[in-house]
Amino acid sequence: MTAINRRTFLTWGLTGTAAFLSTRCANSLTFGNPRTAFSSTDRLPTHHFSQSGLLELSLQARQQPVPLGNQTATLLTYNGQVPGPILEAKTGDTVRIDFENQLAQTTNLHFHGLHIPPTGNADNVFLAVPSGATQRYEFVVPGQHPGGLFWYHPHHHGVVAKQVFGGLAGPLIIRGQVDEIPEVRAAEEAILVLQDFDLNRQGQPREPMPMFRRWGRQGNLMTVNGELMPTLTIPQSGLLRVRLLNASPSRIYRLRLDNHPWHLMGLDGGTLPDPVEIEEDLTLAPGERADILVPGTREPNRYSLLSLPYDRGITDMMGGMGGQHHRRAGIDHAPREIARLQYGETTTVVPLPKTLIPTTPLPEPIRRREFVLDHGIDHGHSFLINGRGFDHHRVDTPVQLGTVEDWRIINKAGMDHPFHVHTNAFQVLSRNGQSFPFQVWKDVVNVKAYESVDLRIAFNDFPGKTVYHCHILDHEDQGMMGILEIQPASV
Ligand SMILES: [Cu+2]
Repeated sequence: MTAINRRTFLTWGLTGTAAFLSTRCANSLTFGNPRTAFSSTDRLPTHHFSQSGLLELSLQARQQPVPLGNQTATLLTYNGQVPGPILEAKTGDTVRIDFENQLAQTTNLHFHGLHIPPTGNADNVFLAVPSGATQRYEFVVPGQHPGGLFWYHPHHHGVVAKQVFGGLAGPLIIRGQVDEIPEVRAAEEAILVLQDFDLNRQGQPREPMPMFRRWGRQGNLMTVNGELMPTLTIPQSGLLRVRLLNASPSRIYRLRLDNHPWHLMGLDGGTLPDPVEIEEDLTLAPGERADILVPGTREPNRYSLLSLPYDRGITDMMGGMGGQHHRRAGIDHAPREIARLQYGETTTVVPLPKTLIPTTPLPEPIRRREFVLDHGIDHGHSFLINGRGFDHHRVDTPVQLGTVEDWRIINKAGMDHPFHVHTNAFQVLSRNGQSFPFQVWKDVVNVKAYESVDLRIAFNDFPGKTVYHCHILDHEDQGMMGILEIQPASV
């Protein structure tokens, strides 16, 4: 197996602290009945639950100094926290957020992965909230919405990468049918928000050189819940549900839990029909999530969550640029430990669930479309879909309400482009003609260099304009986004 580079291990190994986001812990803080042992720092973010069907809170975007890893960084925060507060609602609940922009620039909010209207003051990325302004966001989580981990982040075209790389991202949990499965209910829970940063000596995010903007900004400081190498505690003989979120603007993570079994129970907002053991490693592109079950069945040692090198098509291009550029951009050539798993007290045995939730296949499509992702020039944009850069005033893809379509996403470039669709999740059918191993709802699919991916998507509700785009956020800002308009059937 992989050996950890000694220097990397020492650099990162001495600074670990033991806080992590745990929904159970936040629960226990609320109810004074801790189920999980934690240590040290009070770095748990605030956790907002819905009450009597309403999740209501004030959310401020502001720049301020925050603890990050073993230093203080001046970041863009939600309510002074990086990552932002955990929001938690149940299916059927109303979510009402009074948002205030105290940043020096325009921003807004996007609720990544939620199946809610893209219009009005719901998940409307065309809303702009100028510096100093307020905006109420409000929507109802549909009663049949999948339970899962979603997230919120800025989506104001042109500054998305800068704002997310500045720290703006927060987890949003929807409790649904999956949370009623007895073994899942009995599991301890943790959320791991993966964010990378590139800070200057004053602890401020650096603006990348043009070449790094082109590749997608990436940093050498890899944090998990704003910490360097936090420790998760798994109950001996129990079950730990770990929900991973890649909230980095460009970095693609390839993760391995070293010498310890882990089982996939869901991807993005969807749940698998049954848990599947992850044999090698787990790749997460920006915006992707993974819902994992870790059984506490091993020797009670410490186990490492490793980030393995992954080439998203930029390493070769950087060949002539020298090691310091690789280091600054956090391009690793050896595994890095980013979190640890340790064993806690023995609890009642919680087995893995035998079955979870099957996903019904979508019916046959009424039409097929192609989306070609490539680099070029169109009105100053250099990242294009079907030869065009993003234009606010143009509808690229009109579709009919109540229909199903098959989309082929073709990457003609030598860099990965993770494709994300707002409002409606999709089912991935195949990659380069090979069928996708899971029947599951997803909202991001990584289309690797020169690959093509087929997906099936339905537009059953929520008419209006929404977007699809590359989730390397610098690519989105530089034009790799299109407008989808879901049109009511003509009368
Ligand atoms: Cu891209």
